[in-house]
Amino acid sequence: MLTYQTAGESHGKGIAALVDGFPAGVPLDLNVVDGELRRRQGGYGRGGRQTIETDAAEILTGVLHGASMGSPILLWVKNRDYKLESMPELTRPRPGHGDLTGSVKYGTGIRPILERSSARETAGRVAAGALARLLLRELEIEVVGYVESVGDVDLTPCAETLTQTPSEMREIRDATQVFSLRPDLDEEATRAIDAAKEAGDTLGGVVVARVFNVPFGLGTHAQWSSKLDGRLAQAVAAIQAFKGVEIGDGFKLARVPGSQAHDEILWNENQRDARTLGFVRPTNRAGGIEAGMTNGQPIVVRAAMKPIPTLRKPLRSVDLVTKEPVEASFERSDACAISAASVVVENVVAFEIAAAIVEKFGGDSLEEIKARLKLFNESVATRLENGNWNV
Ligand code: EPS
Repeated sequence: MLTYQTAGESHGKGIAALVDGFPAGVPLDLNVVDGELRRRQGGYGRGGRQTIETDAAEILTGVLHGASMGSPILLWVKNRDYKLESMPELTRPRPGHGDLTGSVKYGTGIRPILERSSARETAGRVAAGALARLLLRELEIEVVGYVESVGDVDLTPCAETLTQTPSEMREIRDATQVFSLRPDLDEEATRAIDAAKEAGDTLGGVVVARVFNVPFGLGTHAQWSSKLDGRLAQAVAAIQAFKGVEIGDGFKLARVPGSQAHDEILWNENQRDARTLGFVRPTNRAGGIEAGMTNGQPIVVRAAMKPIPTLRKPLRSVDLVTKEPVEASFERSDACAISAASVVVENVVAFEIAAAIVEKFGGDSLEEIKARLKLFNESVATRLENGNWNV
């Protein structure tokens, strides 16, 4: 089983990610991991912390001669802003953060809760996800994440953009300041962020991750906890400040009749060798997943991030010591972190796909995974050829 855990505090010595069950023989190009870490620090509207940090990952274990060994991999992202011991205790919980709930639950005061629940921890998730992408890369699976709205600025990509290759989409996205696929609306989005910042406020938004060239049959219908849509939802809903996740057309499907909600199955002889194995769909409303299993179509995950709760113009709160009405505490904040969040979503989604690959095709080595993927496709092709489905 491919899994990961993180450790570390926002102003502690650093953030660690322990990746367990990573197959042997995957070339580990740290530039890819560092590239994603640097992207996570970027995007319009980021706060002061990102001018202090230059995130890069060190691999402390599990690598030999530039490739994974099949043993646990410990990634370490050092914090330059290490000052945990000298950070002041806080008594004015910020609504929307874990300040109140965590300090009541753990009896620790706000500081320890804030330090661990900070989105700084997503550096560890991105490092683990980017590592998983090195495995996906070997199987030609690609993930692209982008911002679909900033506050109420709609950045839905044009249909034509979505027919482009993943690298063309990345090129469009990386030329924008908010990491969207709408360069024509980039200025409108940055203006909205500027306006929120000026008002001492913050903005959330919507992000999308698309996974291309996904093999048929990842995940399972057989047990709720192994359904791939459920796992993706867990991974994404667990990102700081995320409040909603949908797969494919998600909530939209609740408002249309069944005749307009599904993806009809057609046969295309010429696409037998594609990931769809010849079963073509004119639409992809299901977002590539039916009954918890991939159907060879691109996976589409969409998620909603609330505005960051740390506000320069703070909300009302109560002092934990005096119980007097006060303004919530403020140290520093990001006016908008939706661009960074799109990088986090992209990488946690990548991790779940890699985990599902390891589960379906065997986990010991890249060579074994490749051979089993080939075997699976060949056995489906044989069944299609001779029509033998054991019926
Ligand atoms: C973040 C680092 C944090 C915050 C932000 C995200 O650094 P600091 O607390 O030193 O400013 O800037 O976290 C939040 C606003 C939050 O709500 O968690 C990062 O590296 O992503």
